[in-house]
Amino acid sequence: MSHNNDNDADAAATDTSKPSMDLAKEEFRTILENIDELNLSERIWQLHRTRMRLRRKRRLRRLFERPLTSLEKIFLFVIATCIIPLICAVVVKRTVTDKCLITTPSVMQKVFRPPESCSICRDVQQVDKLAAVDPAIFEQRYAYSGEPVVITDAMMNWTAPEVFSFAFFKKLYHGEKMSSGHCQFFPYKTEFQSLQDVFEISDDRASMEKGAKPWYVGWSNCDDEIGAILREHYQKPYFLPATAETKKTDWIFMGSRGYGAPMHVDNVDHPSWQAQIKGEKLWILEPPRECHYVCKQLTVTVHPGEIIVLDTNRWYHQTKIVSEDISITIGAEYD
Ligand SMILES: O=C(O)CCC(=O)C(=O)O
Repeated sequence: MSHNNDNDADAAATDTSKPSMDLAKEEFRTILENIDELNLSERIWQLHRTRMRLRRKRRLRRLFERPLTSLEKIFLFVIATCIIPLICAVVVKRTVTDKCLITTPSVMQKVFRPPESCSICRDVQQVDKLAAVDPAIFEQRYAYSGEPVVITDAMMNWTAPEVFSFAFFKKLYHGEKMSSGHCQFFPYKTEFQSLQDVFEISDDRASMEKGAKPWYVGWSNCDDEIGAILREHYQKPYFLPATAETKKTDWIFMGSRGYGAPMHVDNVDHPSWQAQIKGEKLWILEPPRECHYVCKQLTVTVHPGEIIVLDTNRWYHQTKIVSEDISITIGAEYD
């Protein structure tokens, strides 16, 4: 084929009747057609790609065949002995306890906390205490506004005040259920490592006899069976909006006079209610840092039979048991 075209080109070249520019163009077109027919450009590309692939492979092989530097050895050792087992442990623990896989460290939560609108606290001079609350009014004024409130008649028909005690929880979490029955545990200032340790204290300490070491703990219940038992003794607080759901995870705080939770802000999804089943608890509420100049600190003591409603994501809060009796509370988030 190319031979014939060469002949054609030669013939055209000898045809002196055509202007030389036309001849040159024709000759160039013929050459291009020949190149096209050879599929040269496609082949060149293929060759180039294969060359690059081989080069990459060779580079990788060289990387793995060469001996590791000391730094690389240390790096691999740390990954194999610390980081991989740590990740596995976190995944297993979180899967078992049905929680998020990764918890943002609290320092990071604080650093990246978006600034609050001071409307949650600007005009709040005190924590209101209300009774016989219409859920519609509660929804309008308090449920999602961030303004803290205490409802004083909130536990009518609940059996929790008669039933909940140190002994009740000890029995509830006894044995098998103990390990899976709670998912978060706050020992606060105590020496306890787990909820199990709490229920092993002496009767004297549990009932806070004179001279016994004080204690205060909090935990969330993630065991469905235990949750169902707890719910036999309380109902969704009557003042919450009909559309609001109270979350499945109950939070229980229990302990003795003088102890409580230190000042902190939470990183949870929703506002919460907390029912004071026994004892008395003082709450100290600080507005978000960015509102310190426009809002004031609030304090309120919650008595047995009262429920405090608080957005613990927005208000910094600290608690202290002020009763001689044991303090027992149960609560949950609501949406
Ligand atoms: O009830 C308490 O003592 C502490 C409660 C608390 O810190 C919370 O609910 O975030």
